[in-house]
Amino acid sequence: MNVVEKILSSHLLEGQLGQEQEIGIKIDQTLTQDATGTMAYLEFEAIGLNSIKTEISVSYVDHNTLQDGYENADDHLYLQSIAKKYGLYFSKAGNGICHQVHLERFAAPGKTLLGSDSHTPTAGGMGMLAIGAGGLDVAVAVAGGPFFLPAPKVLKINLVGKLQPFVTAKDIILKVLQLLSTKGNVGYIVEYGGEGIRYLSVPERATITNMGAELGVTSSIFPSDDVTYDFLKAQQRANDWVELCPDKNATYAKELTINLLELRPMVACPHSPDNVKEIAEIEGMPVNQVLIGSCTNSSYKDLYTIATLLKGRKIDPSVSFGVAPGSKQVLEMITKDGLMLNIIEAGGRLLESTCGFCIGMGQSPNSEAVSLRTNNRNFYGRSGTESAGIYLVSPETAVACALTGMITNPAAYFANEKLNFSQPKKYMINENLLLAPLEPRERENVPIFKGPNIGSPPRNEALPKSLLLRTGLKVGDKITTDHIMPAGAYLKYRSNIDKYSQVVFKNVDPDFSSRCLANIQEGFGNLIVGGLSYGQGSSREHAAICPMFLGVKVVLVKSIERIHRANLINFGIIPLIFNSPADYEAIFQGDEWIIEDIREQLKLNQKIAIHRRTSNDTIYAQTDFSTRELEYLLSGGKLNVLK
Ligand code: MIC
Ligand code: SF4
Repeated sequence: MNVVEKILSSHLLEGQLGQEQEIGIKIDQTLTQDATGTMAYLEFEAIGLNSIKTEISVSYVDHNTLQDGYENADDHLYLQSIAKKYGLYFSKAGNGICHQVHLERFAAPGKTLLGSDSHTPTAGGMGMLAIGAGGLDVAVAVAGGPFFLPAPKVLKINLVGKLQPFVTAKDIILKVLQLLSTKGNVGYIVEYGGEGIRYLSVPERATITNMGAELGVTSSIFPSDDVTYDFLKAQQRANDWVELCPDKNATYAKELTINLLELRPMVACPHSPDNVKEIAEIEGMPVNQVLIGSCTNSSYKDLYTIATLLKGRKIDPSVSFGVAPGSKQVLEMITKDGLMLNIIEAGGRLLESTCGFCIGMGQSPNSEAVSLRTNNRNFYGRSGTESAGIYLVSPETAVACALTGMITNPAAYFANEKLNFSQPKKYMINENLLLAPLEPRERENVPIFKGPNIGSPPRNEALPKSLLLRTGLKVGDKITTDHIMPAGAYLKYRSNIDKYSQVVFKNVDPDFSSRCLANIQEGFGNLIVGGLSYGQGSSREHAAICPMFLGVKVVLVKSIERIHRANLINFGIIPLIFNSPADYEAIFQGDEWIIEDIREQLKLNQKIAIHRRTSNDTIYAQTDFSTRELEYLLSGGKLNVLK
């Protein structure tokens, strides 16, 4: 067996591996963050248990930390009270970004983790099978229920050779994105192997598995070896280590080899993480902003590296330069080492240990800016400045560019520099912002705090016999969940669906929300038409809940991404795939449709006939729903079934 098969087979609750069918697996750990967590725990409460049923569940606060008004602070108090009441760990704002902290304190080889954040696979750097999902799926896992997924195919990426100086883990994953792109990888798990992996520390492996989310794969994972042991030991968690390597005769659905020696520093150009070039191709372009941080590149090694390179140097006056250490642990360590001083003396701005700029929470760049960042997503509008171009690079490249004020190859710029980083023997452990669960008897009288911003999770109605629809919007390929449901300044409405729904597709068509409501008034449900790879990116189930609130009943696309598809089904919106993609061309906003006997058509699991009233023709859509998914759709969503 390969590593993925080993973990799946030891966690299998339903279905069979190796078949093209759905499987259900046991989840050992869960994580949530505050932007998806409030909804997830409202859903957990709706299930009605008095305790979590996992080995470890952690509720992190790291996304909505700009308290502009009472909403976020209220949400955080709600989350803290939930953790106290039901037995979760609670990681307070300032303790760090969920994925970095989870890697440091909880991730364990051989275990499974489900997180309401698409970058949950970061923990795959530790040999853990870690998967991102919508909040409702995580709520069910917290309650001890299985997580369902199509039995994955495993793609092996062999890393051979050794990286050249100033070529990094980030450049490896950017190369993988260049090779595989962000589309067409649904249903795969990437397993890394080859002799090159022994030169990569756990945080470097985690940079690679983190950004695997951008490939659209279910997860990415490294074996658990001596490198894993050393990291766990330094985190004073040696007992969590188990060895986990593929058998000698393990097989894979596909294989790919990357020679690390041949890699050069890379960059993902606007507006997609797969728009990858070698840095040399855009060298010399002026740069306005450089930001280091996010769950991709904010480990102690990353910060040690940039701070060492900054010693005695000055940031170019034309650049705004900010650094957000990934966790309190990282921040404490660079403070103790004195490395922080290098950053500040060079002209760096110290940012909070949170997601911050990565999700457009502050640091929006100037108009038309060239902004270099070490995070994982550069989707249109995500930074908060629509006219800006976001370029994704390694911390080493980011520093070279911040020093020169233009795109610069770090390998050439730092050619005479030697970095002698080795893993610390002991990481600093200070858990005063990580609150441990209470004993069961202490939990009984804990009240749940709910501020006025927090509503109940809305529900859909059971699917009617027929659907009368109007095309509310037609969009193109690679529509991300950031297009559907903008985050940044609107994150504070994550618990207030009424309000948040007003900005659905805001950056694509500001009238979308009001048009949908008008269609409802006229007796129509709404249909969204899309191209390839619809719903890329985040796990935010709001990209399903808010459209549901606006009467969206069907999403008809050329292809769809895994987490978003699951979220739509969980909330009773039917994701349909064009039988003939050419039909896409002849659809226009405002077209009116009727799907007769939709319930019966779905049960037959054959092609769905969608009749267009406006031009009196019929197009067909494919379905591939499991029995479980069908039940959710017919009932108007998973919450109705759970109830
Ligand atoms: C993101 O990076 O897009 C987020 C914000 O972390 C999301 C979750 C969310 O929208 O709250 C994700 O990756 O799932
Ligand atoms: Fe936070 Fe950005 Fe990572 Fe999402 S990708 S978890 S917003 S740091």
